[in-house]
Amino acid sequence: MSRAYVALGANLGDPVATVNAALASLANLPRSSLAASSSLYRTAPVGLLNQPYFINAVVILETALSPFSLLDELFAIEIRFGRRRSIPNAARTLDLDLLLHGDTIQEDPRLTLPHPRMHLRAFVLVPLLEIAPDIVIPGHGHGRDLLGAVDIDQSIEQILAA
Ligand code: PH2
Ligand code: MG
Ligand code: MG
Repeated sequence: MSRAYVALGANLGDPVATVNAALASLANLPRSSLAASSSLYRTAPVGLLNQPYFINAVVILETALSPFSLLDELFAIEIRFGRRRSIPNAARTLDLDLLLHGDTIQEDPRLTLPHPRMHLRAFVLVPLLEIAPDIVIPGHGHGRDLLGAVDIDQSIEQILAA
């Protein structure tokens, strides 16, 4: 079994409902169990600025799936939620990004691990640190030390459970 970290993002349709439904789909993945899920966060778009705010979250999975098998499962969930791929960073109904898979380090056009931009993004680091305060990102060090270096204009607000 490996411990995998997955980031969720949505900014089209009803993104809170989408992320909550996606959490249920992740809990039902084969040969895997959902070990933890962060709060939901409302975050300003990073990259392409002229698009709606995102809802973001991060989960921990205990999984017997290989990195590529898990990636295929994540793509299948994205498609079920109506994802259409257009330009990079475009608005999306659901984005599921594999951040880390055990201690795997790999560079592949389909899947680079750790996720190559995770250490730069408050919308990943803040929910990740909520559920994994001692996380170490191979090649980048302790997650808690990385947050200080990300752009302070990445606005991010925790959505408190009702
Ligand atoms: N995802 C992106 C690009 N920009 N910004 C926010 N706030 N949240 C995201 O999930 C996000 C983004 C590419 O996947
Ligand atoms: Mg993404
Ligand atoms: Mg993605």
